[in-house]
Amino acid sequence: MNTSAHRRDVYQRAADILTLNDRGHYTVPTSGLYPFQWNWDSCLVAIGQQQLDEARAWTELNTLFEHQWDDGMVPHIIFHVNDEGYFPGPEVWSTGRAIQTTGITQPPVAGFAASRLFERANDKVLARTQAAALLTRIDRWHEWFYRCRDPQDTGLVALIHPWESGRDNSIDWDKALAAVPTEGLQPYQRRDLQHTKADHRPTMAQYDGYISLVQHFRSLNWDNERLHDASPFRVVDPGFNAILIRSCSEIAALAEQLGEHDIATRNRDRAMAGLMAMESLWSEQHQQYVCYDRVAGEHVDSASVGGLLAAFADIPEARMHALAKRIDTLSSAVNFLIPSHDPADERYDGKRYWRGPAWLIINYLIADGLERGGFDSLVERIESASLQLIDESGFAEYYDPNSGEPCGGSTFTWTAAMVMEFLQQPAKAG
Ligand code: 2M8
Repeated sequence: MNTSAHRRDVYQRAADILTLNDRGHYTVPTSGLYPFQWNWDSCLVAIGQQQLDEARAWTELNTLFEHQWDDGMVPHIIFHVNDEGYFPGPEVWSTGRAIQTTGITQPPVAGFAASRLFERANDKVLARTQAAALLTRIDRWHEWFYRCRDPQDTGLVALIHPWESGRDNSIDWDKALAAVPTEGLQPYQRRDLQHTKADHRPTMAQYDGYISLVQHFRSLNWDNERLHDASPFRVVDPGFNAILIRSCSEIAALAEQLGEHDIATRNRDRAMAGLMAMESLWSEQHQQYVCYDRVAGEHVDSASVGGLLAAFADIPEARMHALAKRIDTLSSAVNFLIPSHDPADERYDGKRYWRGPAWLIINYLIADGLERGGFDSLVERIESASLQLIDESGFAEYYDPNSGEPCGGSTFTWTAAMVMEFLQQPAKAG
């Protein structure tokens, strides 16, 4: 097959995965392992979906925001159907909603996604109506973040559960999660290991911590006015904050275009305060951003991809150069960019989920930031590593950055959506 025929074929296989996992008004990450709607999966998938069907892409975001809580939070999972194959299901969360959701959130890529859909829309009339309605809801979510997760007004929000980061078992959380009390943990049965290999997934001790936190928040009736201060886990993640900051900037620009000046001002202010505060997460030692543990009152000694994800926001030029240099250095340590943790760290594990493997969504978000900073050749290397992983190992959830081995779930929706973005059919594929 010649190059352009090959690219068309890969693109088509990616598009087929989006169709396969489409449940009509939302998309599952993959059937079996993740049978519901996940927050940031949906937003990133909508960007790929737009290439196939614009109206369907807006629906993906709308479905998510239909489940926004009254206080403004947008939950991390929406349990649209019953499925015994996932743990913890709705009965464990017990958030008391008609269509059940979890009681925590996930990385707020919605602002970025909505604005990307708007910019690229062919149907401008549809886009204006959809974006105008979503804008108010996204602004409420952003407001919720700073009110409930930054009560001291530092400019940065904290996560109260590792699942909120989306990088569930990252080395970033090891110390903070180990300090979460697990007495009184009710017995439970994991389901993830029925679908995938145990050495690709979090440990039992980590699950004990995850479930203990859920039980604790449930005992507080999921009252977001109390959860931050009452949580034994409060960590500020540079990657998560960069996503929120970028979404605030995107929403501000979108609001200006739609004549919503108050929303624009509020979100611009949030982004500015966030960018200034990000400086407090810079590590001279690691030459990248690191997490800050609010409970322990200390920075987390862990050079993870969370710190590199900061490139997604408009960080200072010198910081952007340093992050680009870090990624370049990492490229000598692995065969496929970008490892989710520095392989030089003894805690690195190339197959275990967020402790080393490469993820295409992370590659996409970092490449997007680097592209804005003008790092074209590095962007090209990240994109080509991503596509090579697909050629060698299919549309996996994540990949060992050295062997390229596919890990976790297969026929994975957001991996496929990112491939469609990298290829951008038909323009790039020719
Ligand atoms: C993974 O997380 C879920 C919990 O939310 C799980 O392991 O059960 C993470 O990779 C997360 O970032 C992702 O959104 C989710 C679905 O793809 O799976």
